[in-house]
Amino acid sequence: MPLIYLDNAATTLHKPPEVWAAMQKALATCGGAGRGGHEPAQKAADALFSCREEAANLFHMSGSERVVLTHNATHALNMAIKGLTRRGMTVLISGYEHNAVVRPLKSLEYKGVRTVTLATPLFDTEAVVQKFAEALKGDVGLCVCTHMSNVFGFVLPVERIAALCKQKGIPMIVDASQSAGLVPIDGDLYPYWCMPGHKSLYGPQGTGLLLVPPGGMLPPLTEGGTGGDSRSHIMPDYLPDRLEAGTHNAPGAAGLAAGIRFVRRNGYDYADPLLKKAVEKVSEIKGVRVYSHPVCQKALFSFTVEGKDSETVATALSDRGIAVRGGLHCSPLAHTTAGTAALGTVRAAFSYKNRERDIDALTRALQGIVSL
Ligand code: ALA
Repeated sequence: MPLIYLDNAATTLHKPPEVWAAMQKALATCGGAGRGGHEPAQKAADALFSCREEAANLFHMSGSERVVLTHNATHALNMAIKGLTRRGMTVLISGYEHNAVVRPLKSLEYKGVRTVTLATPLFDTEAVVQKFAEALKGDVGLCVCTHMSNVFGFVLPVERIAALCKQKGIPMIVDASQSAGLVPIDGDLYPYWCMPGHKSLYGPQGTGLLLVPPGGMLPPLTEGGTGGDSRSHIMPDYLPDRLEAGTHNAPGAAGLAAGIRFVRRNGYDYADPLLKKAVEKVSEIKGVRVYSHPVCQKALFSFTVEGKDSETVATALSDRGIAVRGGLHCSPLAHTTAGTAALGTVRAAFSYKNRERDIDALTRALQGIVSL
């Protein structure tokens, strides 16, 4: 039974062949970037440079030195959150944040950092803007907002929130974990953007990006060797070196560069028709509730089956050869906000590899599970 993979919001399983090829080549040829003038060191430096350039192109950035290579989105978010918070600060977050935002903020409570959650109805973009606008009238030090909910595919109006933050000079962080590669991103816009390489950018796991806005800077989260300025006991004050201590993941960067090149070449038009068809078909099944919106949703959706726990449904689908994710998706806050925390939801998410027949298979399997 061939596996139908619909867990692309967790990580995309099927990477374009050029990603494999680029990583294999890098593994065979790359030394330590910036750690020598020899050819292997130069090849690694080229791999990193090319990854930054590809990202700067996709995200319309005027300088690729502001593309910081991280281990994943969580690493980037920790860097940005811990770098921008100050003792006693109030931080606003949306009601749809992942634990990658909630937990770092929670860990800062010992410094008096206070998190205020702005819960709003699912798929209500105006309510999000209104809540942030209202809350920003108070004494706020930082805003963090996800670009796209990993549970519901809800695309939040981060550009409008960024405009409000900019007006008040309050820094902003966007968690672009689900949107990078699926929704346009302007890396020169006001916020710090954090994203993984391994989801819709089609890079390997262990890669991520932090896009620093023009004029932005952060303190390092980790200190160590950077290749240059070796006599200094402190980290360099320039990007990207300031935020990249230790030997780089050059094969990862090479794979991510190839993945981003693939996205730049092919776009992401595959996502909308697949989502539309899936929502239509699954909504027709009696006893299944689909969480959907015709406009502010991308590439993934959640559903519940009457009387059944989401993990049980996900396991039953897995037994039928369909990979989805049930439960709380490391985002209990999003589930609480949307009212789905008790039983969780089942989530299906698409990549460029999915076809309509995968949705037909999901629908058939679900019909079988519901009728049990
Ligand atoms: N955050 C990832 C997910 O949504 C892992 O599944």
